[in-house]
Amino acid sequence: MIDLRSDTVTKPTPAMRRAMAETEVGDDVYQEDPAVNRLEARAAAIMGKEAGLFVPTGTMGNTIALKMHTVHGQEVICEARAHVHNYELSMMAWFAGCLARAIPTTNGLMTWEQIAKEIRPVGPHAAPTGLIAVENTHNVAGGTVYPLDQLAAIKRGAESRGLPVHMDGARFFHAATALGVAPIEIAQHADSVMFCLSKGLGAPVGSMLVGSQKLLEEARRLRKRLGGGMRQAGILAAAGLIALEEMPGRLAEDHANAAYLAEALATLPGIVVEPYAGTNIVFFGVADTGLTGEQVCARLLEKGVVMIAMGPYRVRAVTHFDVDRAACEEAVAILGKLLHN
Ligand code: TLP
Repeated sequence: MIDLRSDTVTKPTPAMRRAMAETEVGDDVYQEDPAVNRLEARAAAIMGKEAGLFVPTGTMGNTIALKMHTVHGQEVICEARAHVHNYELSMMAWFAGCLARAIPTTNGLMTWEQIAKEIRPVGPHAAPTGLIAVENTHNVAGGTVYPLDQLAAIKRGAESRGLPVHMDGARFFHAATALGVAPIEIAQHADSVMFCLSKGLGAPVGSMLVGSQKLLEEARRLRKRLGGGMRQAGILAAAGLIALEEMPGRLAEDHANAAYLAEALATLPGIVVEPYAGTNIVFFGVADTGLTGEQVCARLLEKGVVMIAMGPYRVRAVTHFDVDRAACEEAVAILGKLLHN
């Protein structure tokens, strides 16, 4: 199987397996698990924040963040195709009691000017804005990356209006790699950052939420409330530490493979590749093949290639460390053969 569905499908490396077996553990609800404590401290340090929290999933990290920044009845400004708005079962409404004020963009990246127009005036009718949530990289827009000055303008503007900024950085290190900057250069423009250890960095489970000490104390309570107090979670954190320390350095390889896919897929009949954003996600249209996205994916699956249809005629391929260049070449060859038959 050449699995290009998502970078969530990676299996833990032998080093991760060893660390998981050997690590010393304690009860993390009492903050006594050494590996979790190390991981939280390292994540905070790398991002230039005071504190960190290990959470089971990116969805839980975002759910906690949205709740800790807001009160019921507020609005969260986010991009129209944001994960927090479309793929998290309305947790924004269910848990935080907020509505999304969604801004449509062409590339998933909001500008301060667009955001400023959507901040609700104080008055008898409009719900107050509680938070600005940015997604970096933006998944459904094709792995697009916020330019630093665009993020800085959002943070400056938000501060001037007394609003916090949360970053859904599920693929944060892909953004840092694409820009060629240290994580802190990006993270400084958000009050809280969620990033995934299990997306592209290879950990079997886990995401991190980082921010100020005060925010993270509340985040810890909210994690428990959601049932995310994981006890001897050091077994997972041990893999997470390896993901955090060793895996960001190899993401450029995934980006090069995605760039290859974008270029090679564009040569196939009927395939229209969307502008490639420089990270590990490639979207392409299949309408001109006469097949739907589902049909293309079903035929690929029969030949051992897994991609995902996101939209009726839109297919996504995501590169990661379990697919090398040869596997990408094979996937393109298999799709080419299918389309010629
Ligand atoms: N994204 C998954 C699916 O849910 C679509 C994927 O395969 O890409 N933020 C962003 C930007 C994400 O892409 C994801 C996962 C999450 C949050 C949620 O992370 P998990 O799956 O750990 O809850």
